[in-house]
Amino acid sequence: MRAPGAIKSALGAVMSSVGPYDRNGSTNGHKPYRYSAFDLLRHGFSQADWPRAWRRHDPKSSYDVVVVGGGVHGLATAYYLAKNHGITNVAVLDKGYIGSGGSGRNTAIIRSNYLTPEGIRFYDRSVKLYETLSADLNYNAMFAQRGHLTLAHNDSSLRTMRWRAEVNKLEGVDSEVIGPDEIKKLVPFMDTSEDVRYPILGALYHPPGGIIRHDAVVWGYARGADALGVHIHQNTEVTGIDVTGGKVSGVRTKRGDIATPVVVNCTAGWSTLISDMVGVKMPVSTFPLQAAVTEPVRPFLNPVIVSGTLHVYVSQTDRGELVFGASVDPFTSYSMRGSLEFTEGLAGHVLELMPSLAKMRLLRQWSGLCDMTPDFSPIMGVTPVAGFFVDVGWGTYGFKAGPVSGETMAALIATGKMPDLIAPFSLDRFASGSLMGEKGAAAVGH
Ligand code: PYC
Repeated sequence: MRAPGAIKSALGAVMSSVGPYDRNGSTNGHKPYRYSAFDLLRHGFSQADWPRAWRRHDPKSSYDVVVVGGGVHGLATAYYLAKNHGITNVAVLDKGYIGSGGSGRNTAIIRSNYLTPEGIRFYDRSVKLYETLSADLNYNAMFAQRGHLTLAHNDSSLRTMRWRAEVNKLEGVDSEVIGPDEIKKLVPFMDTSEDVRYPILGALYHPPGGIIRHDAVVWGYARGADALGVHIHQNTEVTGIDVTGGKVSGVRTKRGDIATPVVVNCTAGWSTLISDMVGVKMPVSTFPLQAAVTEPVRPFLNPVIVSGTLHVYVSQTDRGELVFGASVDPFTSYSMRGSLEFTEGLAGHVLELMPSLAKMRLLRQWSGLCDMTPDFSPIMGVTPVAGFFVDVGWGTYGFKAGPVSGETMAALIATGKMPDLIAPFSLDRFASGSLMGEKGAAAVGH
């Protein structure tokens, strides 16, 4: 459809005043691109292409900071370096496309109902950042705080839920244990009867939890970082990291060498391989985690449901699909393929909880790589190699921590001071024995 001439030229005038980038992605300056509701209308009426959300560049010969990994952690780190600390000579490198790893493969669950006070404080800050993220980035990430229920099917699970609820409350996080009648009100389709194989005795209810559109989080951070001057280099695999006199001095990539005093390892799946490049060993083993999605149906499931005993979690997207996940596969691997064994197990477990889903059709399944640490907490901060920072070991809980990880890693790199929120997750805890056991609050039992 074409707009009549007068309207079209008025729209054109507005248009020329907005975007800093031309259709090839080159920049006229670093003015942040601010979309308005009017942009949609304007683009609908005009024949112009949408401007690129981030630019393409040739890698420069040097940067102040090089972030390896273009997922939510890497992009958020770059964004907060630029936004909070004015450090803009930053490159984010990804060997594929941004969000092609865990950030685009997770099940988009956000929550802070962890077990340890340190974990709860950390993830609570992430929930707070997620709450304002759409406004901060001017990019609709569709955070839906629909509540999060972790079901208990036996006495020991119920005890853990009570424990988590109490620690959550002490940390000011909204969580409580509720019984089957209240669960039924929140999820009428759930089979809460007593004469089933896995009766539901109660649940940890966490109202601030919910889901978000994970690709929008990646793209929003990428656009925000780019607008502040960060260079995002996709298809730029790191092949080596140079260390001179115990300090990072550069990165080798398939697109050339880059001099830099700071490298931040924000990868998942490849975190051990990148750290090996500077001789730093990570206590991490990599496992695939599978997930699946159904055809869309009318909205019927509001909260996120997790069952540790049945090794399954499910949520319904705003588009109506049901998204399912499980625990990690029981063997280490770098495979990102789905398996029939997973689908069969998943279907059986889901039907224990919601028999009425029997006729739904699965559309796709996939898997992502989870870097598990011995205590189910991440590894963040400095390493024995000066200038080599890590934000890794994210197991099955990395996506929800993206904003707070970016914020705190940026603060550490910019100021040289360890933020209190991440001090408990340092690499040296494995030498000192100060582990941060979060297994009881990981998504499902592992
Ligand atoms: O920790 O909430 C979680 C989670 C969901 C899916 C994988 N991990």
